[in-house]
Order: sequence, then structure tokens, then C-alpha cells
Amino acid sequence: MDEAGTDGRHAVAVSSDGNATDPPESFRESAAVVDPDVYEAFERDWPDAWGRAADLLDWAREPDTVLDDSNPPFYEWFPDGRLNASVNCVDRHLDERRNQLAIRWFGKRGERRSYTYADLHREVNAAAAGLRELGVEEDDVVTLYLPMIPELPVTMLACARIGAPHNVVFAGLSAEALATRIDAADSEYLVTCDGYYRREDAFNQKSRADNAALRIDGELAATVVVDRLGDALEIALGEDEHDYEALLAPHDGETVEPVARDATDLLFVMYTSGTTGRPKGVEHATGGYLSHVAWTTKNVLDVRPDDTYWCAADIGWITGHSYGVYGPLALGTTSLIYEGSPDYPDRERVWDLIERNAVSVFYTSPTAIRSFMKWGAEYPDAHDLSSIRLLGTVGESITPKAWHWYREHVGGGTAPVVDTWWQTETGAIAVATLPGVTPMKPGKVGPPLPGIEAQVVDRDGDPVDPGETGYLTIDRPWPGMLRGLREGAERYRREYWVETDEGWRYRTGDGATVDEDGYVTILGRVDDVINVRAHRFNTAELESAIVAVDGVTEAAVVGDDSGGVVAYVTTQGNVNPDSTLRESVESHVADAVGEVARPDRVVFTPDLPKTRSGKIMRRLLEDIARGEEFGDVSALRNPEVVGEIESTVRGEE
Ligand code: 6R9
Repeated sequence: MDEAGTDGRHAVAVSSDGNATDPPESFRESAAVVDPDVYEAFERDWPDAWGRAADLLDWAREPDTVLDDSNPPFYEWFPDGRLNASVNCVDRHLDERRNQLAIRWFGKRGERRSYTYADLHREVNAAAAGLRELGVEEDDVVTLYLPMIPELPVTMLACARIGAPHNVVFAGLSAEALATRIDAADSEYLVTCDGYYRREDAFNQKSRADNAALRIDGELAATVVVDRLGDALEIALGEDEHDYEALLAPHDGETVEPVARDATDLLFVMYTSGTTGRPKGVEHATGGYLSHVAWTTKNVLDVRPDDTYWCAADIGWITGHSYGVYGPLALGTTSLIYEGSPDYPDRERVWDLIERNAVSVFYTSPTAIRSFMKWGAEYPDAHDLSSIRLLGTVGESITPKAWHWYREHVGGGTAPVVDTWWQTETGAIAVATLPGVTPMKPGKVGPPLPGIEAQVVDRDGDPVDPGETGYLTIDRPWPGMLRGLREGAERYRREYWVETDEGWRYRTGDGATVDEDGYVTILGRVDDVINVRAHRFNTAELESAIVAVDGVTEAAVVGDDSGGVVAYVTTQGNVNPDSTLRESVESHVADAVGEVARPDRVVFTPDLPKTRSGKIMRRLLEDIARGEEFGDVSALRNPEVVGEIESTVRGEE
């Protein structure tokens, strides 16, 4: 280790790992960051160094203060600054890039729509005026329940323009999940659509939104309905329901004065699964969030204005918010938005889109990469993907095998593959290599970014030795951090923070190890959260849906090794489960939570492994689901059940 990196956390000097891969020279030549001093610079000048992230934005009032930490853990970033997110993502690019594409959209049926920055400006303004006409005022929360169509980023930016925080609910979530999120956010405005295509079929999203509206405690003041399907689905609009196009039409060409928001004002709320059954409303502030997102889009994903950049995540989750909408548009680049699934109409689709649009930066999840691998290298290999300059991955750990496959078959064997760790709560990337500076280690995420004090600690809060297992924590605030929870200050403090001798420490909920060079490897959640196809759910959300099925007694859900869900289920009186019961278990989860969470396997078992205190041993069930070795089970109350479960699972394969 060199002098700069004595504690292995701040500077990165990789000495001890034969698998480390240096950034290719050709990439370094034009990378956004090439000076390794960036780590030291942030350390020397923390928190003021984060001012350079704020410098990437246009402010209505430049902030004088970088961080107000007088009332931890309620931190305020750039507290005296004022700005508007839609100005930063749209207006400020008009002089230089009026006719450059901001959004290239590809629909499921091969439809295309393109928005130049001038087009985006026009529609965002008309939508902002339309929302105002319906009564939306500053600080009113607007719920957006839309699939991957351009109207989603447009309405997000329209909300931002008038200072109305958005609350995007993933379009695949159920009516029940939508209702919970509308109520929890105290939202009186909803933007949805008639429907969307699921494979060949027109799916009626509006009727699901109607079901949600019937269930909410409050009342919707207005609903806007985008016509996605045209003649394929005719929807009758009720009272207080408005057709999107008709609402915008009279405002076409109008300019809505952007509302200058305090940097600490709410930009959006996003519900995510936490350690209890009810989702938490994560609140992101305008200035810190946008600064951190812009800084990482530029310096970690190396995105530039002249790129065509594709973040394949759905905008309904945080990755799509930060890196599909706000980051790329803040930098004035072209963001590709794809509505379909990667294998529809065929497995050429993704590669064809990359080739035809000369995509230079591609960001996706290990779940997707695993599917690509399963389908076979012949699909990417048949395309000219030489436009790719950088590949990113997020959402779960990537195995060295998948990492190499991705680099080889998508990245031409040379593109940096940047594994990025972050969460809904961190708002933006927190742990990752800097592609022009830091060597990559396949299978390990990387060191914390400059200015981020992440470390792995043991139960007592002491940093673990290299290779030891511990909890990933962050010791100082960072600009993209959540400003709070919708559920209040107390819940926010309790859920995430512990006070240590050195100050306040944020708990990520992830187990991790760290190596001699400070590279973090994520082992998975240490709480009751599971990552399903790179989406986050609480085990209780899924399990309560399962135990609601007639005949079911108990359920435990775990993740398997391909990002799917395995449900272990016991039945009343151990009745022999038939296929109808299996089907109801699956469909109950899909109805209550969403199609994404539908169990991939349902394993009926006479009992669930429990500790003496009656806690279900999910870890063990997870090991079985993943076909892994598991440890000593003698501490269980019912060790005999383990063998039985294992043979049921193996027998099924
Ligand atoms: C951005 C996003 C957050 C959880 C996080 C962790 C897992 C994210 C990862 C990763 C291993 C990575 N996670 N990135 N695990 N390697 N590069 O996914 O946000 O949906 O809130 O999930 O995802 O467990 O705690 P979110």
C-alpha cells in the first residue's frame, strides 16, 4: 500500500490482487476522471469537495454552504442554494443542444418516438401547465403509475418544474400496492394510462388504477390518463379524469415559470421495502440528490453529452430515476428508453438497439446479464457493438464469470465494467471504481467513491479485518442521501442511524467483506429484505400474501441464485397440496405485490426450520434454494425438517 492509502479506505492502490484489471489505456485517454488524487482531494477537503458536484448544476441561487450537519442525522446539503430540477435537465441545454435528442424511445411494438431537448421543453411545460390547471400546487405529491413511455419522464420533470414532488409507483405493482403508496404519500393526484402491452396482450392498467382508487382512504382530486394503446383499448373517463393529450393541448407552446426550490426541498418520494411489512417512503431533496446523481453519471458512468446512453432499469425504481432520467438529462446527453422486454420479439432486441443507436454506455443488472448468458453469446456476437465504451451493473452482486462474459461479449473484451453499489436511500452510486482511475476486480464492487466514508464493521461497530464478514455502513453524510422518511423523523433515525463515538453512522442493511485494498464485496441483505430480479421486497410483504391463501399455514420466502423467489409453504393439517393451491400461492403474490414478485418455485413442506425462539431460519432455506452447503443445524428446534426440505427441493429439479 502506498503512503496515500495507509488505512486502505481513501486512496486506492491495488497491490495484492492478481485478478485486478486496469482501465484500458484507450479509455483512460478521454475518461472524465484520470487523476488518482481525486480520493485524497475529497479527503483533504471534505465536505467542501462535494461543492464540485453542485458546480455541475445551474442554481437560481448558488449555495454558499456545502453541508449543514448541526443536527445529525438530519443533514442538509447546499442548504442556502435554490434550483429547479427541470431547468437543470431541460432548459439549460436549449442554447447548445436544442435539436439534440434528449430521449429516444422504443415501444414494445417497434414504435419509436424521439424528443429533442426543444421537444422535451415544450411538452414538460405543457404538462406542468396542465397539472397546474388541475389544481396541483407546490408541495402537492403527484403519483405517477406509468410504464416505460416518454410521458413518465415528461411528467416527472413537469412535477419538478412546479415544485410538486412525484411519487412514481412501478407500473407492474398491484392495485393494493398502488393504493398503499397513494395513501402513505398523502397524494391526491394520479397520472396513469389506459394500458400497455404485455407480450401480445393489451393489459388494462386503468382498471387496476380504478381498483386502487376504490381502496384508498383519501380521495383523488384528479386523475390524468395517457392514451398508450389507442384503439386497442377504449377507456371511458369518469368525473375528475382527464385525457393527457387533451389536458396539454391548450397549453402547447406555453412557458411555465420554473419554481426555484430550496436545495433541501423534496424532489420526490420513492417507496421501498424496509425491515417491516409496510413500505417506507424515501424522501430525496432537490439539490443534494441532483448534484450527486450528476457527478456520478459523469464520473462513474463516464457519460457525456454526445453519448447515446442506455440505462435498462425501469424508471419505476430508483435506478431508472437517477440514471435513466435525472443523471443523463442533467448532463445533456441522449437517454434511450425501452418499453419492452429484452427478448421480445426476439433475443436480438437488446443488441439490435445498441447497434442501431450506437449506444456508448450501457447500464443494467446482473439478472439481465444472466439471462443474456443463458440465451447465448451468439446473439450479441452477431452484432456490431463496437460503439460501447463503458458497461455498468447494479442491483445485486455480479459473479466474476458474468462480469467476464459481459465484458467479452458486450464490451468487446476491453470496455471497463463498472459494478456500482447503492440503494434507494443513497440516491446515487456510493461504492464503485472510478473507471479511468481505479483497477476493477471482477466480483468485487470496488472501493467507496471519493468523499464517501463506507466501511465494513462488526457487531460492536469496529472495522473488520480484510476478509472478515461484517455490516456495510457509511460514516459521514453524502449529498444524494435521503433527507428523511415520509413516516417521520423518528422512524428515519431508528431505521438507519446509530450514534458512535465518532458521530452518526448510516446502516445500509447489507452484509459485506472488504479486502486489503479496501474493495467491498456485498454478501446480501442482513435484514428481512430480499432482492428479486434486482427489485427490493420485504419478506413479510410476500409472505403475508401467501398465508392469505386458504389452506396455507405458514410461508417463508427467500431469493435463489438467479434473482428469483422460492416460497416455502406449509399447509393446514399437512393436506396434500395440489396444483390449484400452488397456482393460488403464486397468483396471490402477483395480485398483492406485483407480477415481478411471482414465486419462481413453491416448495410445500411439513414444517419450516425454526430457532428455539421460533424465528424462521431464512438463511438456511436460502442455502437450500441456492443448492449451497449449509452449516450446523443442531441449534434448531426441528432439525429433522431440513433433510426433508432438501430432498423435496432436489427431487423437484
Ligand atoms: C440501486 C438499487 C438496494 C440493495 C442494496 C444491495 C443490493 C445494489 C448492488 C447490490 C451487490 C451491487 N445491491 N447494488 N448488491 N452489488 N452492485 O438497486 O437500489 O432497489 O434500493 O436496492 O440492492 O442489497 O442494499 P434498491
